[in-house]
Amino acid sequence: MLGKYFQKPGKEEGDGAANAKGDRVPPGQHLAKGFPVLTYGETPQVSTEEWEFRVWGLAKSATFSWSDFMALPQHEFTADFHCVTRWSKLDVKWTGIKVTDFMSLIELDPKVAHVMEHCYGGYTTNISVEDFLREENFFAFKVFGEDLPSEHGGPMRLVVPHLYAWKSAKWINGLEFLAAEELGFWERNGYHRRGEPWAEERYSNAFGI
Ligand SMILES: Nc1nc2c(c(=O)[nH]1)N[C@H]1C(S)=C(S)[C@@H](COP(=O)(O)O)O[C@H]1N2
Ligand SMILES: [Mo]
Repeated sequence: MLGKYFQKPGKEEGDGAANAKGDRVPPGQHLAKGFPVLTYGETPQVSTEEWEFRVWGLAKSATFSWSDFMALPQHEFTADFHCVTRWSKLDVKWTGIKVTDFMSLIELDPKVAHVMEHCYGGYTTNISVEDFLREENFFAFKVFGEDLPSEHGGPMRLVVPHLYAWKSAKWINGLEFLAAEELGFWERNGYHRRGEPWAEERYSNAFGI
């Protein structure tokens, strides 16, 4: 059942297109047409009124509303997006809130080394604190100037540009702070723990690929 997520899709634009911006396209990736949607399972429908965001684990537990997030500084971000199924989309224009700005509100236990991202719908993905607390990571609520559509993770998703896009949790609704690494949904199902696209960290060795 998970098989289709591991397949290499056909090339949509040839190598020529990839070469033109070759220095931006990680090895083994090709440029996608449009902005594909990659979701495992159902698409949650969550209004901003009901949207709630929790932090727990090795941090002071807290709950945030949509308006709590909207009170934080908002920025425009342009970032390339790399899916492990081998498509990339360059120059995605997002509007969002820096992870570092949000995290300035959180009291962390000094033992925290890992973070589990939680989502409406039950998806999870793990990330180290170093990879999470980077200036270029953000919570996005608009893409190309429009409210983030639900299929792309609206009303709010995480965007972590330097890792494969499965770390960019759609419909994010919580962060669990951990001392030791735990694996999220795809990581338990054979994806790499970290997922750095320039090093092609696609699958875990345990998966046998
Ligand atoms: N909650 C949730 N987040 C998710 C996923 C998912 O299935 N559920 N898929 C991931 C994967 S594999 C990719 S490539 C990107 C795709 O984002 P997009 O559908 O906006 O292109 O979302 C990531 N975040
Ligand atoms: Mo993906």
